[in-house]
Amino acid sequence: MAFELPPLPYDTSALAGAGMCQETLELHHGKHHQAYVTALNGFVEKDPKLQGKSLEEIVKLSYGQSDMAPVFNNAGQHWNHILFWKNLSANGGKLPGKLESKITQDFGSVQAFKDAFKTAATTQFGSGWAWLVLAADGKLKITKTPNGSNPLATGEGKALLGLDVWEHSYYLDFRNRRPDYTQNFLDKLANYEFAEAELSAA
Ligand code: MN3
Repeated sequence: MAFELPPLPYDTSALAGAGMCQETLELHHGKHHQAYVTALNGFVEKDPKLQGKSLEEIVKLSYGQSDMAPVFNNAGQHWNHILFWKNLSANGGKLPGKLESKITQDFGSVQAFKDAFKTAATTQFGSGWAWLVLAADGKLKITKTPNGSNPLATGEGKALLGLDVWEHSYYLDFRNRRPDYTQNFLDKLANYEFAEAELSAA
């Protein structure tokens, strides 16, 4: 069965007031994410060893295999964007109590968490992602990955929040100002309720 582009959990105009305009979401979801899904389906169609595998299985089996780099790039980006849409909210930026306590415990303060996340997002050279993960030792950590890679592939932990720092995710709204895009995500767009639910389910 072919992979499909999941519908956005909100209207394309829903996040405009929180710093992500309708055109960004239309292009990012309808064109960029769709292109990863289409490319991935093309690879699966041609390769029997990918057929019948889940997205997670394809991400893991193609990671680090140079002959499967195009498969990994598209599978990784499909997985990353599925999470990314759930990480955004028109009413974002509000830290629920349980997650706030855990962040304070593991980073020292909410400000220290935001500073670390912003550093990861802004120092990822070129395209990639910044992540809040629950690591195997039970602690929250900030990581970053290049291009389509992610914590599922690297084994760095369970991703609670992922921020797309490819230019296509912020150029219409913030031009070249990735630090402002990241700060806006942390303060206004991040769906911390979703992250807390994922933390509780872990
Ligand atoms: Mn993207």
